[in-house]
Amino acid sequence: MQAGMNTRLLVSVATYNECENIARLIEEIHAFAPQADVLVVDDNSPDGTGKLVDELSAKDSRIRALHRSGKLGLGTAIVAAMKYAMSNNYDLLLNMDADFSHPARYIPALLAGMSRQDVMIGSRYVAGGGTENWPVIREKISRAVNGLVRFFFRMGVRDASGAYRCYRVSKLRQVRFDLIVSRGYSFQQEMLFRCKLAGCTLGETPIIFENRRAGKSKVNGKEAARSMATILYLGVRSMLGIERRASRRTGGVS
Ligand SMILES: Nc1nc2c(ncn2[C@@H]2O[C@H](COP(=O)(O)OP(=O)(O)OP(=O)(O)O)[C@@H](O)[C@H]2O)c(=O)[nH]1
Ligand SMILES: [Mg+2]
Repeated sequence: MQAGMNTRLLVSVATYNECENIARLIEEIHAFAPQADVLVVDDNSPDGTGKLVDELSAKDSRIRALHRSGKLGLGTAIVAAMKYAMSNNYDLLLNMDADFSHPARYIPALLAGMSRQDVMIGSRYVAGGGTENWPVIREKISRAVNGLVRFFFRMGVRDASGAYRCYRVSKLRQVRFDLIVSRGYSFQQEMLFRCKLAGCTLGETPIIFENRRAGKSKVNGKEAARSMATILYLGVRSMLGIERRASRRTGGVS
């Protein structure tokens, strides 16, 4: 399905302390996708991001806030947005970070790709993509992780670790959310893998990823190590066919 006039599009943005970014980001999203509803999943940000979104929401019916009681992690925030998209019958869910690392100008290319694919990835590592002002060490680690993911999971994509993606909501209904084990960064790779197991086709469109413009970085070394361990665990299970068999057993959206 192409993202035409009648396509119900939800753009989701998870936030934790993004009050310097969120209002301007929503404006940019609507500049490129005026028809989109925007769902902000906020984890009771101490800087008042959630309250600010409530104020914006009161003035614009396209803006919605999902408030959670405390910091529960980006992965579960994206799952909450996916469940919201499924229960509210959206056609497409497009997810992006709040800190302008995922420029809204790529939304049309992501949506255009949905005429051919079930999941479109905003990709740093295909021709035309890249990173700007990102510390060299972070790009090296990201490229190495993606090399490992290509080896283990054979999904045929170059960038499996970014969150800038568009999903076909009808296909998300086939995904085994109940089997997800990731709590941190490895959620992105695992989600893509579970989409693939659910029969989704995956595509990539180039993006230039920009380092966050404002607000504090929340990168956490301990979480990065734990995510690496999760990727290795799932990677071995994938190569042995264990995950494919598990995903065929009865179960479903939890
Ligand atoms: N709801 C929610 N959002 C989160 C949480 N952690 C991060 N986010 C949001 O998820 C997005 C990505 O997080 P970032 O902090 O930008 O992570 P990053 O890009 O790896 O690292 P930096 O940009 O250097 O901080 C941002 O929009 C954050 O506000 C969380 O626990 N809950
Ligand atoms: Mg960021």
